[in-house]
Formats: sequence, structure tokens, C-alpha cells
Amino acid sequence: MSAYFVGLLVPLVFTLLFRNAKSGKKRGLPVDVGGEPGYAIRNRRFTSPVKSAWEGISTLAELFEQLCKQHQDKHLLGTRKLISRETEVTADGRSFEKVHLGDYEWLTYGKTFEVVCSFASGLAQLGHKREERAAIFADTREEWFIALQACFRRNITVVTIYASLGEKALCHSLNETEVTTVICGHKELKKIIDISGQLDTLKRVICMDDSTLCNASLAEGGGSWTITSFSDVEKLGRENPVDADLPLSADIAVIMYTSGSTGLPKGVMMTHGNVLATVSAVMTIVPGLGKVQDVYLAYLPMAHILELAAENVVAAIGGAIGYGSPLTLTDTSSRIKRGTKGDASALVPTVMTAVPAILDRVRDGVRKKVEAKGGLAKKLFDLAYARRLSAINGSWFGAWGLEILLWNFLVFRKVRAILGGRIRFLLSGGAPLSGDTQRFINICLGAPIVQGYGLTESCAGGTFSEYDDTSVGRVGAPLPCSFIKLINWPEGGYLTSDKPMPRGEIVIGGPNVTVGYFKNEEKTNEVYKVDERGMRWFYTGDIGQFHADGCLEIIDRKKDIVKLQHGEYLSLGKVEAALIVSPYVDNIMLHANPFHNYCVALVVASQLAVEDWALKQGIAFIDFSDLCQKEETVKEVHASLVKAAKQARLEKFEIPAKIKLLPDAWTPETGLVTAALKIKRDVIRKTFSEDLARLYT
Ligand SMILES: *[C@@H]1O[C@H](CO)[C@@H](O)[C@H](O)[C@H]1NC(C)=O
Ligand SMILES: *[C@@H]1O[C@H](CO)[C@@H](O)[C@H](O)[C@H]1NC(C)=O
Ligand SMILES: *[C@@H]1O[C@H](CO)[C@@H](O)[C@H](O)[C@H]1NC(C)=O
Ligand SMILES: *[C@@H]1O[C@H](CO)[C@@H](O)[C@H](O)[C@H]1NC(C)=O
Ligand SMILES: CC(=O)N[C@H]1CO[C@H](CO)[C@@H](O)[C@@H]1O
Repeated sequence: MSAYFVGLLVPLVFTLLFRNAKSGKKRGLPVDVGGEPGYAIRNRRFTSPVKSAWEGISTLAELFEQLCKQHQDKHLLGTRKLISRETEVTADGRSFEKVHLGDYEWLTYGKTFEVVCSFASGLAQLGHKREERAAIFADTREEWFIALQACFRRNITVVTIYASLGEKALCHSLNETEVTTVICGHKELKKIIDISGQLDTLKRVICMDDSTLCNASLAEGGGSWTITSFSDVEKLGRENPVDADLPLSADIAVIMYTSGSTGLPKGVMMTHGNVLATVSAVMTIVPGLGKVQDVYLAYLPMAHILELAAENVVAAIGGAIGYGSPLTLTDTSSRIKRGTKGDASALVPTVMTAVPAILDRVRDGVRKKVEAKGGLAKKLFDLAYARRLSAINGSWFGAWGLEILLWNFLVFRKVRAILGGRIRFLLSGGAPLSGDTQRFINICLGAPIVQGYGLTESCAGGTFSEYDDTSVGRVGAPLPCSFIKLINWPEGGYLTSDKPMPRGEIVIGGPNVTVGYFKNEEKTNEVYKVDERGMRWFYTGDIGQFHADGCLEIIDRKKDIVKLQHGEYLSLGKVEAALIVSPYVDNIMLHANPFHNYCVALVVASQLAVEDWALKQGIAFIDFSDLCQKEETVKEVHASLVKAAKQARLEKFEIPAKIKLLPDAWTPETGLVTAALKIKRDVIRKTFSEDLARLYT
């Protein structure tokens, strides 16, 4: 009886959902907003920008206090207990540190609020004056969230810095903002000690780890400042409470140093009003809020606006935040001791955020496993995948309820289990997600994957695809807190009068648009403009087009377009996205200049795929680096790039004429990609300048 009922209901729900998407539901509407002429869109559900979803609340500090009272006994912050640390030595003598982690241990909303108040008082007792700034410099963890909320309660502006930032950038950001207190982990403490001679304003460091680890770092060479452990500051505050000193909506909450792809990082100033507008707006796009007790797996850098906003949203809906790290995410992650649980299986989250690079890895991992199994398992997977795809395309047959249950049970259950098995909503941001990956993850997880588009400068506000939008490659309609406008960029050949869709540079306006760059008026005036009606607009430098239903698609980046010798415009990002599809490519950077009529590329070879090929061909090599230098390897990889280019219908001038194969991966630690894994063109260009020069001879 019940199976029959489900069998009847599920296809109905599915078809309703997907018909909806196919029928071209209007998600955004054109609107007249003034400012520089262009084509502007607002969210169809709201007439004026949303500022706060809560009456009488205008700062994050007020919001947090209210939430803690409302959800008193619910879980808020969870961290896994460290059971043991061990070193595993592989057959070829390399050693890796592995950890054995236990279950999550939770702090309730009520308890968290107590800790936050104590830490805030402790900061005051330590002598941190409220007009001074504090920096949080650490990996994503419970203490990060607590320190952030504590600073907000004392109207202390928080400076955030990527934990993977280089020495020069770190020094620049701490010095520019005249930070007096740094709150960090013991790993980051070592970096602070290394540059302590150059930090004139630093007075105290608060170390999040236990005092043994911090003392050990300190013993290696201290600075002229004091060091206190996180728990001691909390204890000090608990014993000597100080009244809160709440900020106003227009006070600066965070100065966020973005890991810029060029030069020194710039600090983006965000007010409480800015962040609150984004949090309020994002809440409107998450389906089924309040009906389910959501559990969120936090592991992206908190110094990234996507993660900071996401954690505040989860708290705002009474959800629980469990902390993890990219290296311990799944049971097979590199730092997880074999046979023990990764963060996802220990937490069983319902909501997650991810950057495209991580989702690409999940997709490749699943595909590789299926390929390796081969035979019946592969046939079954391919069949299930095809059926699901046709269901998404709106075919009745592929949406047959019992069949979906069957495929879920037989095939996709195992894929879902990688992330715990209970994900109901996945948010992707930070960079455009490829349509292929979006479809794949969508089908395998059976959960909507929502793409957002926003920048630190717009406080992550921008656009969001709605959960029932099953199209791929688009970033959705404007968030209720933003207006999105396209303006002409004639030099690049993008006009709002283009057919079939208006195209142009994307500018974002609304209460979410941040105040500008810290101590950098020149750069601020260059990219932020206030129109005659007083609305602030941020010029993103990205090129987009609007679909008929009001959804935005990012098609290019202004900076990444190079004019070749014969006048053709080459879009580096577009071509790279097309070529990275080649199985031999782990990463790629295209290079072009106006002095030549062709482009070249630096290609990080995928060790597994290239060695596989070499073994099959019977090619002898000493090591991977040797293999990458062999002419036949370069030829093979180049041929695969040409094939990928043809598939993507690239023009001849868009196909790299010559390539250089590199054996070593580009990771954030090498400084060649940002923490969000975007390539840093200038740094890569400089690092491999000789190789590039050789490619042009
Ligand atoms: C918060 O701090 C800023 C900077 O020190 C100051 O200008 C502002 O007046 C403070 N706000 C309140 C409500 O005291
Ligand atoms: C730190 O900033 C001051 C001005 O705020 C500047 O004069 C000094 O050169 C900077 N020091 C370093 C090491 O960047
Ligand atoms: C760390 O150093 C502080 C002060 O230098 C000292 O009071 C504390 O006992 C030390 N803790 C450990 C675990 O060594
Ligand atoms: C799904 O529809 C798209 C266009 O609407 C089409 O290109 C694609 O081939 C279809 N896929 C399947 C499996 O039917
Ligand atoms: C902080 C900030 O820039 N606030 C502005 C946001 O936009 C509205 C108009 O939509 C302005 O009135 C605010 O001053």
C-alpha cells in the first residue's frame, strides 16, 4: 500500500518540479533603477531590496543574542574530539600524519552565548580598547565563530586573513589595519613570530590551541607582545564580566582581506548592515527552513565571505554547525586514519557549501571508481544515470517513482553515503561550476545544488539559482538584497543590445554593497560608484548575459580577455574551462599577448592519467617529471587538448599552439592558486616566465 502510494506520488512531485523549470518560470524582472544606462534586473518576489529579515534587528550582534535566547537548548557548535595522531609510512618510505577523530561534542546556543560574552569581557580585561581592531587568523573552527561574535558584542572591527596567506600579504594586512590583538592557532602563531619584528602595533596574541602547543611555538622565539590562551581569556572574562558595547548597523563589522590574484591583498570593509542584508536574503532561497533541524558541515575558510555568511545563516535558522576540514572530509580523505570515520560520516550533515574545485574532485572520484569496477556495476550506473537525466529533462518515463527508489537503492545510495547520506541542499560558490559537474552531483546526490554568484565586495550578495531550477551553467536571479545590471563594454564586444540576450559588464547595487577598500580611496573610486539616486554600485569586471527568465549567466571576465595580434579577442577563462576537460589535465593556464597571433598554455599534467597512458604505450621513464619532458607525452596531451577544443567548438586561434607540461600540482601552499583554488595568473606567469618565453620561440 505505502509503496504504491509513494510510487504514485513521487513521479507527480518530480514532474511538477521539473515542469516548473521547463515552463520558463520568471525568476527576475527588468526594472528601471537609474545610474549608468544598462539593463537591470531585480528578484521577482520582492519589490524593494531586503535589508533585514528580523524586525528591530540591524546588526549581527543583536541577531546572535536573539537567536541564542530563542534556541537556548539546541546544538549550535560541534567539534570532533581528537583521539590520536599517528604517522603512517607508505611502502616507498613517505610518511603522512593521520588522525583518529571521535564523535562531535556540542555546545548549545545558550552555552555558546555564555562563552561569547565571557570572551568579549576577557578581551576588554586584557586591555583591548574598542576602537582598536582585532585580527582572526586561523583555520575554520569553533573558536573562530566564538571570537567573531565576541568582537561584534564589543563593537570591535574584525580583520580576517586567509590562513594560507603569504608572509608579505600577512604583514601588509596586519600593519595597514593597525591590529593590536591577533587571535590565531598554533600553526599561524609560528608565522606571526616569523614577522614579529615588522609588526609595530601588535600588543597581544590569543592562541586557540592548548597552552602546551602555544608555549612550544613561543619558545622558538617570541616577540614584544604577550600571549594568552583562548581558554584563559574566557576564564578572565567569566570572572570579571564587562557590559556589552553593541555596534550600530553602519559600523564596520569586518575588514576582509581578499586573496587577490594580483599584488597585495585589499581589505574590503563590510558593515553590520551589509552582512545582515546578505544573511537575510540567502535565507529566502533555502527551501524548507524551520521544518527540518538542519546540520551544516563547515570546512571552507571562514575568511571567505561565502563561509562567513553561510555559518551566520545556519545560526539564523536554528541549525547546528559541525566543524571539519578539507583533509578530513570523507572516510577516504588523506588525513583520516584508515578504517575510521571522516567528518561527513560522523556528522551526517543536511546542508553543505562547496567550491567547484572540490565538487570536480568528488565527480572524478566517483567516475574513477565506477570505471575501475567496470562490468555490470558500470552498466548499472550508466543506465541509472541516463534514466535520472531524462527525468530531469521532464520525461514521464524517467520519473517513474518506484524506479527512482530502485536506482537510489542500487546505485546512488553509495554515492550519497560519501557525504553522509542526508544532504538535502548543496550550495556552490566562489567560482563558476561547470554544467557537467553540476548535473553529475545533482543526479548522484539527488539533492538540489544551488549556485551563487557574488563577491567579497558585494558581501557575497549577488545572484542565487533557485532550488527548483534544474538548468545548468547559470547562476540564477538576483538575491532579494541586490539589483543586477549589465552595462555596455564596447571594447570587448559585449552590448546590452546584443541578441538573443543582453550582454555586458555586471554591476551590483543594493544595501549589500560594501563601503569600499580600507585606506585605498583610489581603488575604491575606480570600482564603486554612487548614482544620482544615492544607490551604490560595484563594478565586478565580470561579463554576463541575462536569460529571458531573468537568470544571469557568467560568460567572461574583463581582465582575462586578451587582444591578439590580428585583433581577435581571446577569453582565457572560457578556453581554459573547455580544455580542462581533457583527462590528462589537472590544471591549465592559457597565456597570450598582443604580439603574437596564437596562444600557448602551461599544463599541470594529471599524474595518474599520464602514467597510465605511458605504461600502456610501454614508455620507460625515471620519474613523473622526466615523463612530462618527453616529446611523445607532450604530443599526446596536446592532441587531447585539440580534441577537447574541437568538442567545445573553439576557434583556431583559441587552441594553444604549444604547451609546457608541468609535473607538480598547483596548491594554495605553492601560492600559485588562491585558497578557493582559482589560478593566480600573475604569480604563475612570473614563476614560469622562462618556460613561457621558450614557448614563444
Ligand atoms: C563603534 O566603533 C566605531 C569605530 O571605533 C565608532 O566610530 C562607532 O561610533 C562605534 N559605535 C557605537 C555605537 O559606539
Ligand atoms: C606599516 O605601516 C606604516 C604606516 O601605517 C608604514 O609607515 C610602515 O612602513 C609599514 N611597515 C611595514 C613593514 O609594512
Ligand atoms: C605556558 O606559559 C605560561 C606563561 O609563560 C605558563 O604560565 C604556563 O604554565 C605554560 N603552560 C604550559 C602547559 O607549559
Ligand atoms: C535533455 O535535454 C537537452 C535539451 O533540452 C538535450 O540537449 C539533451 O540531449 C537531453 N538529454 C537526454 C538524456 O534526453
Ligand atoms: C551601507 C550602505 O551602503 N548602505 C546603503 C545601501 O543602499 C541603500 C539604498 O538602497 C542606501 O540607502 C544605504 O545607505
